[in-house]
Amino acid sequence: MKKYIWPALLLGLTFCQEKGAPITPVEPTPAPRQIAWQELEYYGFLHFNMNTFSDREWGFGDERPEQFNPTALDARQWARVASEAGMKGLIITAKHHDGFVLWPSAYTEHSVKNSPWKDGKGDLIKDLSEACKEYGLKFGIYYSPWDRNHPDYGKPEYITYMRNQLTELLTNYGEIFEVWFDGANGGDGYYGGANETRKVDKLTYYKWPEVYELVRELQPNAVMFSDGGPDVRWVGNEHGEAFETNWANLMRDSVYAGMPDYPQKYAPGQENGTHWVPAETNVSIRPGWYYHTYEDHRVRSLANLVDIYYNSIGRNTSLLINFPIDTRGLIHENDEEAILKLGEKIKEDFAVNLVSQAAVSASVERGSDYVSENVQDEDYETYWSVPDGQKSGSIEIDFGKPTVFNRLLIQEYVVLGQRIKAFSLEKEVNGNWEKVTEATTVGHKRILRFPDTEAQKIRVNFLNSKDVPVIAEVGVYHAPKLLLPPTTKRSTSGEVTLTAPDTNLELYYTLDGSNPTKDSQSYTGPIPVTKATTLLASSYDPATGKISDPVRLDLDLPKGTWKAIGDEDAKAIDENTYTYFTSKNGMLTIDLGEPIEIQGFSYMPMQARYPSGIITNFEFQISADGNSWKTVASGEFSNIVNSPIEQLVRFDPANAKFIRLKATKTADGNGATFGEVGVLTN
Ligand code: FUL
Repeated sequence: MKKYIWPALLLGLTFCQEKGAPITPVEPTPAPRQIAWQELEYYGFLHFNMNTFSDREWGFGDERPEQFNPTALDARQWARVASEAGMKGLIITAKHHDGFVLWPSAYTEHSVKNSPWKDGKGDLIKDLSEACKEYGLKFGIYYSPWDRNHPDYGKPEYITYMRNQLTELLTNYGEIFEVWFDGANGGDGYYGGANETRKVDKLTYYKWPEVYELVRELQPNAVMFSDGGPDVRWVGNEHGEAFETNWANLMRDSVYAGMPDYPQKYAPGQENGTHWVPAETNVSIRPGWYYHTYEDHRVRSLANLVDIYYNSIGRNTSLLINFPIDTRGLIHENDEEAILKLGEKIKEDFAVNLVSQAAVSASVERGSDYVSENVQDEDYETYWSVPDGQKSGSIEIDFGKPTVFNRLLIQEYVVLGQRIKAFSLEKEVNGNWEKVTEATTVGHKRILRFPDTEAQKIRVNFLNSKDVPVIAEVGVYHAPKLLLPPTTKRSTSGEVTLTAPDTNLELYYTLDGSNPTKDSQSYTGPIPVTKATTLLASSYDPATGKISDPVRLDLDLPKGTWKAIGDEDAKAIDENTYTYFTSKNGMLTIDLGEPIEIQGFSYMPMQARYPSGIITNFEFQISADGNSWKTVASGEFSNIVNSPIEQLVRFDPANAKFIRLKATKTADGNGATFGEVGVLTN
C-alpha cells in the first residue's frame, strides 16, 4: 500500500497547484445571516404612528390613542411601491420614542387597540407582514428603546416590558430580517404623567447582551441594527452618505447605541476592527422622518437620490430609504413618483456591463479556480485571486474597440473577509497607462463615478490589500447623463441667481408654484424676490428637448435691511448656511427695521460635519420696541442632532419689529450657534 502514497500525494499537490489552494479567510468574517442581509442592499423604512397625527418628529408620550386615525390605510400600497422601486424589504416603526405601538400588545393600553382605526381591532404589524409576503419582500421591525410614555421608563420594570414586547413582535409575525434599535434619547418625557427628565446609562440600562440573546433565540436569521451592531451598524448621519473609506470591521466591544462620539470615531468602521459589523445608510425621502403636509414639496430630487445611491450602496453599505406615511395611511404620490424615478435611473445606469463581452486577463492568477474571467461572470461565488504572499495584482480589460464609460463597480468576496486598502483605474493611451481614478476600500460593493472617458483597454490595479485580493466582480458602465437643475444663490437684498450645471443649457423658472417648461420665464439675470414666494427653476437642453426636474426655493422676506443686535454678528442673516453665529448669551436678537406681520420663523442649524451648540430647545420672542418681549413659541427641535435640517415653527400672526431666538438648551451644552434665521410671513 505504502508505495502508492507518494505518487498520490504528488498528484494531489499538482492538482491543487493547478486549481489553486483554498484561500485562508482574513478575520473578521461575516456570519451567514449577515451575508444574506448584505445581498439585499436596498430596502425601505416606514415611519408611521402617533407622530403622523400629532405632526411631530418626536412625540412627548402624552398623546392619546384616539389620535391615531388613518382614513385609508393600505399596507399593500406600501409593499407595492417598495417592490416596484426595486427594494427588497420594509422595516416599520412598531414603536417610536412616544411609546405608541402599532400592534395590540398585551402589555400596554397605549396601542392601536384603543384607537378608532378598525374600531380597535387592527394589527398593523400583521397587515404589513402579510403584505410583504404577498410582494416577496423581507419584513423588519424598528423598536425604540427610549419610551417617553411608559411610567416605568428608567426603572428595571421597563426592561421586562421591553422584552415582553419584543417577544410578541418576534414570535407572532413570521420571519423578521432586521431588528432596528434606535440609540436616540433626549431625556425628557411624559412617563405616565411624571413629566420629567430621566437619564439612563445607555450602555448598561437595557441589558443589551440579554436582549441580543432573546432576539437570537426567537429570530436566529435576523440581523440586529444599532450604532454598534451587533450585526449592522449606523452610518453616522441621516443625510445618506457613507465615508469613502468604509470597513465592515468594527471594534464592536467599545461601541453601544447612542454613544456621543460614534459618528466621528466608529461610523467609518476600522481597518483593525475585531468584529464584522457592516454599515447601513438610513435616510428619509423628505427632510423629516414623519409626514408633515408642509414637506409635500420637499421630497428629495432625483439628482439627490442618485447621489445617495452612489454614496451608500456604492460605498459598501446597504441603503434604507424612509417613506413618511401620510395621515391617510399611504405613501404620498410625490414620494412614490420620486422613488420610482430613482429605480428607473439606476436600472438605466447599470443596463449594460461593458466587461461582460470584453477580453479579461490578469497580471497573475492563483490557479484555475481563481482565473480573471471569474470577475466578469456575474456570479458572486466565483472570484479571481493571486498566489499567497502577494498583496496586489491587476485585472486588464480589452473592450476590442474604443469605448466610452463613466462607472466602475467592484465587489470583493467578503465571505473571506474585507481586504482591499487601495485600488486605481487606468486607461491605455498610445501604449502608456494613464490614471482615470483611484480609491481606498471596496468591501461588498464599491462604485466609482467619473466623467465620460474613452479607451479600448483599461486596467484595475489592486494596489494594497490585507492579504491576497479576492475579487468577485468587476463592472464597467456608461451611465446616461442626468440633466441637473440649476444651482441657486440668494443675495441679502433678495435677488436669486441661477447657475446652469453645464454648458449649452437654457434656464426657465416660475414664481407661481407651477413646474417650469420651456414656455416659462427664461432666465436672463438675477430674479428680484422681495416677498414670500415659491421659485421653481429647471435646466433645458435644446439639443435633446429634455427638461430637468425643478429646484424649488420657498423664499421669504430679504434680510438686507435687518440688523443682528447684541454682539453685532450678521452671519445668521447673511443667506449663507455655511457661516454661523455663536452667541455668548444663548440668543440672537434681530431688528427687522420696520414692524412686520409674521407667522413663524425658521432656524437652520450650523452646517458642519461636527457641529457645536445646536439648539435643541428654544423660546421665540417678539417685541415692538426692543425692550418688552412676548414669547410666541417655545418647544423642542426634535431629532435636530442626527438630522440637522432647517426647522420651521409657525404661530398665530403677530406684529414685530424685533425678534429673538433664545436657546433654552443646546445639544452639547456649548454656546448656541445659528446657521441662518428667517421669518415666515405666509
Ligand atoms: C433617529 C430617531 O430619533 C428618528 O426619529 C428616526 O426614527 C431615525 C430613523 O432615527 O434616531
